[in-house]
Amino acid sequence: KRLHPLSVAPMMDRTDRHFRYFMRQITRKTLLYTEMITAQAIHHGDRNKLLGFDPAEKPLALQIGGDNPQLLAKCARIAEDMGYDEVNLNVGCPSNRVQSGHFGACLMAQPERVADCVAAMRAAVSIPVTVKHRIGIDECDRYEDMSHFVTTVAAAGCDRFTVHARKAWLQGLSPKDNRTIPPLRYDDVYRLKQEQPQLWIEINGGIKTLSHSLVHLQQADAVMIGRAAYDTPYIFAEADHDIYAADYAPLTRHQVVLAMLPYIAHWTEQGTKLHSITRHMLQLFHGVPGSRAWKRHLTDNSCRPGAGVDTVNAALAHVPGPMSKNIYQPMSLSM
Ligand code: FMN
Repeated sequence: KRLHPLSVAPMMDRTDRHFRYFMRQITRKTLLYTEMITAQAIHHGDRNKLLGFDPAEKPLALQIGGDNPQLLAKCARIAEDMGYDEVNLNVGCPSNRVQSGHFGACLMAQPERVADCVAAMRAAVSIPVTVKHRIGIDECDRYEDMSHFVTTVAAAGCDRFTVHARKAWLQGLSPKDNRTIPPLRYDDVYRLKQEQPQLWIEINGGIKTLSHSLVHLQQADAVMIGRAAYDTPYIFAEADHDIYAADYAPLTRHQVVLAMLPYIAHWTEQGTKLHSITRHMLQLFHGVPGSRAWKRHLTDNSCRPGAGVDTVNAALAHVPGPMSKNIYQPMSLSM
């Protein structure tokens, strides 16, 4: 069953609710992930602020960081109650902050611990519990090490894995370098799928286009795209048709902006800074005329007091196209 062959990766400081709502205007079907939220934060923090989302963002997966089975089970239940479609455990993040909390990529060295976490989460919810991990860490980076990790966690009932196809060096490389310096090893991910065909294997890392995604889909069940989703979001306009065989046309870039306006009006009227939303929209016109003027107008104006829908309309007027005039009509919204 090919439920979600394409997803947008969890990215801290990027895949917040505003970015996700924006992406949803471009693709209705692609699975979206939250940023990683720690189990401790969910336990102690303001849940609505941390976990709140608009139903339009669905299908939506919550990614959690943690290593305490009981706490993770509790968080999984909260996620299910709030309407998330999936809960994902982060076993891929190499940052020091995360290691000192003892979760993220360092958990790859403890497959039994991850299995306990997954078992507890699965017992608590009926939505899928999935794991995102690396192909290895430090010296523990042979194919057999990853295969052992996946087999152990799968025995606890997890049958969907997202594999970031590069290892992480936990000492000495920054998280950013850990996303570029270790080489990509797609063949290890393909081999995992071949050897464990009963598992749903999603491949991640360095995939920049839908045509590359289609190539990977010949050997993996799903593709997850991170940085390219943020830097070139409109590549997802063809996703519903090309990946999900949907028969409707995507919104044009201009229509995407117009679809965002009621949302922007709603949030800015509540006191949210325009920049919090439009910072995620800067790359919408990437590669087409007007992109630079669009970005400059938004960057220069979206932090000003009172910035809102008019600011976005003015930025859009810089982009050549059929609808560069101010045509937004306020409408009542129930959000
Ligand atoms: N991976 C996670 O599992 N959880 C995170 O919260 C997370 N935050 C990230 C933040 C940024 C800014 C970036 C660039 C990546 C982050 N990642 C995180 C890793 C991505 O999910 C993804 O695995 C990685 O970027 C490789 O995919 P890509 O080459 O398509 O970007």
